[in-house]
Amino acid sequence: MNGAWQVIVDPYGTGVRARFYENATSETGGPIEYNFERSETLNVPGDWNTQKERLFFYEGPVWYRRTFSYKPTEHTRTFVFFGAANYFARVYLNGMPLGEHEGGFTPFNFEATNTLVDGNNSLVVEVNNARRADGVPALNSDWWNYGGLTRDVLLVEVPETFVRDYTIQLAKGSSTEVAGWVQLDRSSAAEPVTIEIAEIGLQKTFTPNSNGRVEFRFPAKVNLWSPQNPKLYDVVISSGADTVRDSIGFRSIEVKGTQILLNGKLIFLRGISLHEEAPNRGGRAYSVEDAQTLFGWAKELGCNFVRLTHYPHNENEIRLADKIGLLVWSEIPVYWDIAWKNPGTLANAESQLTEMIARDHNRAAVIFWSLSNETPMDPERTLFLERLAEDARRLDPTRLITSAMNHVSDAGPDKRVLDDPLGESLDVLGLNEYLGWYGGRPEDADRRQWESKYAKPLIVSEFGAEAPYGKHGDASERWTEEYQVNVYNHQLAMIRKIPGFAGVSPWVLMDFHSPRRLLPGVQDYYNRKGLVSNTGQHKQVFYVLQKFYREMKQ
Ligand code: GCB
Repeated sequence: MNGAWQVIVDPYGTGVRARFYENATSETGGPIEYNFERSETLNVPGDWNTQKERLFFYEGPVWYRRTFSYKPTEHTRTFVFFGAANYFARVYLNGMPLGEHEGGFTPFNFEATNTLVDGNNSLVVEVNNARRADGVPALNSDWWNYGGLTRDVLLVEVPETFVRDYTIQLAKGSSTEVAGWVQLDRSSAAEPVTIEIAEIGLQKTFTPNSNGRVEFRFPAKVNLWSPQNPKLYDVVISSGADTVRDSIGFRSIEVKGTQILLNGKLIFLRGISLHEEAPNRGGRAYSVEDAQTLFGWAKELGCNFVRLTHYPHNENEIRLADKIGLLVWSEIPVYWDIAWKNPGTLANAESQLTEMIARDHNRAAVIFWSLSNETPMDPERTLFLERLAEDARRLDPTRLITSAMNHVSDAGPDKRVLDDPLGESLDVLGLNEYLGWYGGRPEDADRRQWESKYAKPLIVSEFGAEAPYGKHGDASERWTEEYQVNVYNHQLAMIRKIPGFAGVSPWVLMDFHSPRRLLPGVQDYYNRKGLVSNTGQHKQVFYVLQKFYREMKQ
């Protein structure tokens, strides 16, 4: 269903009352004041802000329509799948509501089997990116609120009984056994489930229980996945008429004291943070090519790790990370201050977390689920995030839980302690600090010492400074490439001395659009902390980090 969709921009939200989803025309009656046939089009996938100049700042509802012909096949079920719709979506098929979804960065789908007709069908989606005080994120963020059907939209046909979900990975604590489960969605008595990994001559058959579920654990001799050896196996899962193929890597990830162990061996995370912003053309990234460009720069830097901020990125990125060997930090948009006391906000954050984990729980690249970024100290917030930590562990007991925190206390003039009760619930601590940019001078880092209240691995998940590409000056002059280099030189010397230092993901790979960055001639609605500009020019600082990563290579 990708391609051109007809759209109606509806700033006052009249579409619900006027029943745009019915697709009426003036010929079918009444004073109809809309007409999809004669409307403009937007491309899907894609945000609307960068497709039409007049929609750059638009926040509100847009109605999308796509007509298509369909021929039902016997004994199949059909779903309409959305890779993502930012932020809130209501979906109608042939005038009937299929469902609604909140949260701008995770996939969802609705069954359409009984609503589809033989012949011409009309799918209408209202997408609304208005910010909400009770939303996740809430009203404030340092990234562009791109609206629209930003990822693929697909019509998916499956047999009546199909493989709904599965996990297959190394059993926890073992490198010689594989464990997991398969869940069937069934309309009749379930047939046996077969798992096949031809490359290692493995084929196993299991009988599902009365809920259509299979749980398994068996010996398997696999070549372990790592950034140096991103080995993926073709895995085939079948049951009855359904066959699912996936490419899966096997690796373990765990924490021992302040160390992170990948496949039982200490690993230092040479990372970079990035937004899901498209290089060159701007707007939301969604394609394989976008991912290749962004991760190409990460590889050029010498990274083995990417922090995908501040929301789940598209699946093309995660699959590419699996293929080329980049470890991934994946995050939900619990960002800055949100409505901690509101049960609906918690339910929404939980559903975004659940959808993120459900999509990517078979990707070896993903090692961290991040719950939040720079949230304020407040007991209600800590309870909220503790709840998310429990959810994440229940949904996926194999990966590590983290969060980017920025609450520090003073322990003397030059000593700071990462001091946040949330640290108790995490496996790995993320520290965001901007010494030399939002406070102090770059040189202050030479005396600064850090400690953490918790004896856990610590990742410096952000630091940075802004400079547009090509703006030069003295190392003490803010907004110049030289100043940015100066911040990195002092920061890198400082952070490598932090006890428990397990990795770093500076802010940020590429300049990105932000509605809060207004300095004319310098920012022009861009956060300029990128190592590369939005068109890929490498700033001097890129080579500073590259050199550091050569030194840190194990
Ligand atoms: C932060 C935020 C990030 C911002 C960055 C900045 O601490 O986590 O979203 O963009 O600082 O540039 O200020």
